[in-house]
Amino acid sequence: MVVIYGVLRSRVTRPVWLMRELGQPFELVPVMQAYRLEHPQAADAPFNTASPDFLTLNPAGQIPVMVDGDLVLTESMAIPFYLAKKFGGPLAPASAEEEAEALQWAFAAITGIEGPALDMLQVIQFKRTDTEEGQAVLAKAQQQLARPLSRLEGHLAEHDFLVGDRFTVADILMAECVRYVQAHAPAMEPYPAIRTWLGRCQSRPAFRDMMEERAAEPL
Ligand SMILES: N[C@@H](CCC(=O)N[C@@H](CS)C(=O)NCC(=O)O)C(=O)O
Repeated sequence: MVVIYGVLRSRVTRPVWLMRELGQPFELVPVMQAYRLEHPQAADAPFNTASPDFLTLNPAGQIPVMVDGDLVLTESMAIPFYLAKKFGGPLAPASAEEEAEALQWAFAAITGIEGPALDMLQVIQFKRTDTEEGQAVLAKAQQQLARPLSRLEGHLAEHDFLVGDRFTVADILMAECVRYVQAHAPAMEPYPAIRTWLGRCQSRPAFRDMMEERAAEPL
């Protein structure tokens, strides 16, 4: 059985959302980010990204990690592609062209959107919006996001989904990067088609159930 290591308050949502969509059984082994623990090396610390046993799985000390038989895979964008291909169905690219388009959107998400979107999320999460520095980070991130989000908006103004006129792994990977931007509503304002598409993705039962489980995890 596929085993995914990590907690849902992380990029682990990407493979977990996909597995829930596929209806495939899998095991989720909780691994907390070391930086969230005061004493990650303490004997009574929960299993975390600095635990020696975890570092043998991923020497980079990051979640998610997926294990399927002899295959140990890292990277939250690569794992869902593997799982979609392995378990098949309409979530997976159906041709070389669809695969290329799905990769195109995944790379656009991770190189153009994830970074500034996370900067934005952190300002909101750590309640720095009232500070001059927080406002500067928000403004810079919004500016960096303008080009990739406008490109996405243009596509979604004419299509319901990213690839093949159906919900696929590409929508999961992009939606999970754009979700960070939602924390700052003004940044989503110029993009009505993205907001509609995100609502479509996030109303899916697999996403909603996962987010309920995530909310029950310790902060
Ligand atoms: N490029 C990696 C980044 C993974 C990553 O940064 N994971 C974070 C959680 S979302 C983590 O494990 N941080 C733990 C740490 O840095 O100690 C991916 O997409 O999987």
